[in-house]
Amino acid sequence: MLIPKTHPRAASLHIREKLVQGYRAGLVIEEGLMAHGRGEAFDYLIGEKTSKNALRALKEAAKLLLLTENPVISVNGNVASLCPKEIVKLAKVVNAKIEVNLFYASEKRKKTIVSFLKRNGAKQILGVDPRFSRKIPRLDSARRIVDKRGIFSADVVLVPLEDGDRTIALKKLGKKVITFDLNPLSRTAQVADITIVDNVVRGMRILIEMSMKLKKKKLVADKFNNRKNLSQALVEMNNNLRRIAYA
Ligand code: PTJ
Repeated sequence: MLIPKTHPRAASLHIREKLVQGYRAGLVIEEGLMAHGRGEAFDYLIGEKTSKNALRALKEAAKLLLLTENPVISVNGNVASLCPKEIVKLAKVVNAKIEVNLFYASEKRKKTIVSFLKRNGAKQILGVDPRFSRKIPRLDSARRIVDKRGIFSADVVLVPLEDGDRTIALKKLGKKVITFDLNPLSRTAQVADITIVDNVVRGMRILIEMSMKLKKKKLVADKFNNRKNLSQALVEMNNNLRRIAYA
């Protein structure tokens, strides 16, 4: 579909188009399109731009990824389809592993995602070799199957667009969890250690830039209060709504 450059919401429509292409290519499932629609609604509320609270979370996420020994980026269909090059680049900058992990799991879709990421520059992708499969205890969804060399042994896991059950299970396993979630009210957003309330498409690029800059510095992790930062996200949404309501 041709989206006119002058369309006021061209950026959002381009992102939507990417996801539809991902669906047609077998990377994304129908439910992924719905999840994206929910994200779009929240993106509207934050004004479709990266907010101050998101920048604070992004900086903290970059530091944590750089400071930890064994970071892993968990990739689902939506994320693979929306930012394949950024996943590969971020993994390189922060020295993280990449693991495919699906909620609506199928071997066929996993393989499609792996070859798509490889075409976008990824070398090794975990989560597809059954010899290394391990189960996350007390988790019933397909997301419980993880790679021994990846998420199972990670100290920090970046889980963009994640479901709440696994976030809780990962926390119980002692992992630090970073997420991208446009919905600050979601269970994942609420229980993660660092929640980046931003569109993963915008936020990933900033996370890469910040990680590249911070990599050259001596880092110390600050005390980051995710709850307080999430409150700020809600306040900023509320302010946006008030501004529009009373304009
Ligand atoms: O590929 P699979 O099988 O692993 O499935 C992936 C989805 C995303 C379908 C699955 O993980 C799922 O159902 O996720 P949820 O529980 O709907 O959660 C997705 C969250 O991501 C929601 O809170 C959305 O608001 C948010 N979201 C959607 N699109 C974006 C987003 N957050 C950031 N950037 C987006 N582009």
